[in-house]
Amino acid sequence: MTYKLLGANVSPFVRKCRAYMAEKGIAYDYEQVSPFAPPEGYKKISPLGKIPAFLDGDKALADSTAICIYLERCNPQPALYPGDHYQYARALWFEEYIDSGLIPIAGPQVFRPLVLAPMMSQQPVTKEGKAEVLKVVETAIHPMWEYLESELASNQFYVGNVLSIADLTVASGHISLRHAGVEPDAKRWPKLAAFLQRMYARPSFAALLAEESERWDKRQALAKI
Ligand SMILES: N[C@@H](CCC(=O)N[C@@H](CS)C(=O)NCC(=O)O)C(=O)O
Repeated sequence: MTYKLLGANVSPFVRKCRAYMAEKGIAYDYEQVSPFAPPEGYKKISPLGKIPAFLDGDKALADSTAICIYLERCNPQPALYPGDHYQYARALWFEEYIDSGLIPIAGPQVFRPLVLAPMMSQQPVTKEGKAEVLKVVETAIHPMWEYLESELASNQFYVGNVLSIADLTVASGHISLRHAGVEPDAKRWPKLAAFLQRMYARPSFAALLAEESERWDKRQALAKI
């Protein structure tokens, strides 16, 4: 039975699942679903109506973390959730930090005004609009970059210095900012900036970026700040 992921590639949560499955070498079918125009019966699979959702035969799941943890139990190798109890919890913490901390700001307050809104209206972002977003980036995103910079310390990866779901989540969330032309300055956050470049160069993310860039980079041009 083939796994099926339902979602849209603009979603950082969908991207996390896809990067995770690519790193694990898990094959899956992918059905494009917009949470704003879902197919009939979608709430049976995703009761909150959000993306991603997932099917393993008649077994339905929603929520990117639940999906990845299920897949990890079914496909333990290569491990992307640490075996050590504390490191496992730390990996979950980084998922939470990005999924509930960074993305709720990066999505509606950066990606939407700089990328989605100009795309829908076919109008460039106004000077005032850009200034508002810049303020959000400075006051809300920069402190998160400080934290992510310090947590990386001298390591290549966030937990146990091996690739884990924590790294995939941090990179997935940042791609939404990247589409909006918002990226950590390598002079100010050198470790985070280098980490993101390393992650984007991995075949898992390179493939996703190639797929997404075709669609989103054009819109970024409208938004560039
Ligand atoms: N905790 C969920 C969050 C999923 C989520 O918020 N997805 C967004 C798209 S990026 C969505 O479906 N939004 C539509 C809505 O909230 O109605 C996960 O990790 O999968």
